[in-house]
Amino acid sequence: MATQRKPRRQKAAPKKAAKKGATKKKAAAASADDSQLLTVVAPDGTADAADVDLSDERKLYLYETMVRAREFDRRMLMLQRQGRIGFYGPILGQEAATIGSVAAFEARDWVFPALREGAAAMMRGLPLEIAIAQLIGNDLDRCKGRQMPCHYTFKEGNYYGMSSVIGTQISHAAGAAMAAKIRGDDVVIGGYMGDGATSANDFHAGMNFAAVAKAPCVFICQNNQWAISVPSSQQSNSETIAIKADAYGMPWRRVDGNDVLAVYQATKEAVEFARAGNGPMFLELVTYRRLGHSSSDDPTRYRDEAEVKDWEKRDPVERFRRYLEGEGLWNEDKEAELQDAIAREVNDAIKAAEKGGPTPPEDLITDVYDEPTMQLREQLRDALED
Ligand SMILES: Cc1ncc(C[n+]2csc(CCOP(=O)(O)OP(=O)(O)O)c2C)c(N)n1
Ligand SMILES: [Mg+2]
Repeated sequence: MATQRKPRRQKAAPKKAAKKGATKKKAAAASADDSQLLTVVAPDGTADAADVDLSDERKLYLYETMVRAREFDRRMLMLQRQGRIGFYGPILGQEAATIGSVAAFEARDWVFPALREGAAAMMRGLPLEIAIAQLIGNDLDRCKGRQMPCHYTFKEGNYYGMSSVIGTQISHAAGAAMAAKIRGDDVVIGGYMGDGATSANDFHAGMNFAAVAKAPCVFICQNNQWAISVPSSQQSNSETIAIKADAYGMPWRRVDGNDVLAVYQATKEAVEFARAGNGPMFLELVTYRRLGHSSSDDPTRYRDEAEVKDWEKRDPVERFRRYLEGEGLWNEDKEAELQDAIAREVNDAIKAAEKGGPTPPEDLITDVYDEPTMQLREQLRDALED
């Protein structure tokens, strides 16, 4: 049965002092008891039917979306290595956490993403080719190449542009939820963050304001155990990330972030809780960042590869596939068909995105000023002459 007990209120186990010169680090905090995580599907793919309240159609949607996100990630990293895009932040290993949680919100709810929720923009309707144009930074991009890659925006899908400043998404989400409450809008805000963000100033500001205002917000922390090269064991002395919510009088849950059905269920319940006027809830989705922080770093320089291998065995996509196969909803033929269809979809999107050209330089001025000043007109003339 899917159960979760509150962890014991115990003092965190003392941490061993890091040896000088020891460069490879391990992530897990010594005192976190992960046997307490909310889990629906066991690693072998079995689940108690009584714990699963989801249509077959919805289960297949979750699976296909996870597979698409994984393939998109793989291809974008390849484009980056080929010099066709500048930068990419992969989510390999975190597909269940991103997709399971975002899928549990209603379309009218807002997603305030952090670093690993880019797939949510596409789930909410951002065409793949426009997402790729954003990574290229060409004139097909909605921001005309003025934002760093992976910072998608999709207002029509209630997907807020990600703020790069770690933790600031939390106070943005809290503010949006407070505004929704004041206006009487029937929306819940999903406020995302990483484990590292829970050490940032905005974590306190956002959590406190949202809780005091009883704002309709679900805060979701993807605890992927790393903040670039800082492991969660060195990030915080709290027993878990989730218990930080206690300080704000906010209920919380710790969830197996590699179990898409557990993530979906926990988020759905938290969204209902917030929508009913009970205020915010905090979810810690325990998962793992299997690749580098981004295409710009080499994680083998700072972490123990054995840990990565260990998490490969807990792969969220494979676990859910085993579950679907066990339920008679999936098989090898369907898998091959899906992989082909997604490969075609991504190929077509890359081709379409690469048809874009450079952004007209005059847009830098005309997009900001209705009547550009004399100096700006002069600067533009000079720039166009060069
Ligand atoms: C205020 C601030 N400090 C530092 C950085 C540099 N930085 C970018 S991502 C990151 C780590 C974020 O870790 P976490 O919150 O765990 O998210 P993850 O990347 O693991 O998803 C840091 C320190 C930043 N963007 N903003
Ligand atoms: Mg992290």
